[in-house]
Amino acid sequence: MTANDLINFETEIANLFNAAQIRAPIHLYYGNEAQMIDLFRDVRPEDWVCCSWRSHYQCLLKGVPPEKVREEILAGHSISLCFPEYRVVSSAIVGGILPIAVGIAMGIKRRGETARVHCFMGDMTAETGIAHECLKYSHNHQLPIRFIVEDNGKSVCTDTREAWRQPALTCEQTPHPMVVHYQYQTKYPHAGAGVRVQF
Ligand SMILES: Cc1ncc(C[n+]2csc(CCOP(=O)(O)OP(=O)(O)O)c2C)c(N)n1
Ligand SMILES: [Mg+2]
Repeated sequence: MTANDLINFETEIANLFNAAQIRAPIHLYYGNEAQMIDLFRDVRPEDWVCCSWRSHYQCLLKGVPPEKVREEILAGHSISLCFPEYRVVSSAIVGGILPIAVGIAMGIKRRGETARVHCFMGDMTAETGIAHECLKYSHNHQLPIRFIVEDNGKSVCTDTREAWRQPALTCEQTPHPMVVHYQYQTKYPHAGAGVRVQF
């Protein structure tokens, strides 16, 4: 999967959505292709990838065939894509995937397996209480997990730093060895593809 493959996939989904071929919410990525490709250099087939409502890139980079991802999106499941056979799972509840990821990592450790968990979350999710608890638990139990904070500066339309009245996210102020943070600027709205409005 190249950066162009990823961008072209999202463009196709955006066009399908705007043409009313997808009658359920979609959340598109853009502008983070290089970072994602780089992050996935550390993701092995036996590893688990845990995502939120925005997960097309993770599914494609984990090796789910694009036709399968497209089929699930067309069926209305973009918001919570799960392909357990490829070890990718998602939750559309803010913070919902974090304890699931911690549980998977705990299971891996208890069984003495070598797999790791890569848990993606947005910048606002990273500021929630559950994120703090999950990081503390993972750190203290030395679980095979890393958390990736994908910082687009926004929680839907709200500026995350302004909302919390702090110039830097907690993960910027207090870097942690289990947390990776990257920033990106998307061209898409939080949900949808910018033309057709869905109620
Ligand atoms: C418990 C809960 N509350 C509210 C929502 C609605 N919601 C969906 S995404 C989102 C913003 C999350 O922002 P961030 O974590 O930065 O993720 P981004 O979409 O920017 O990647 C909100 C409030 C939700 N899905 N779940
Ligand atoms: Mg955000």
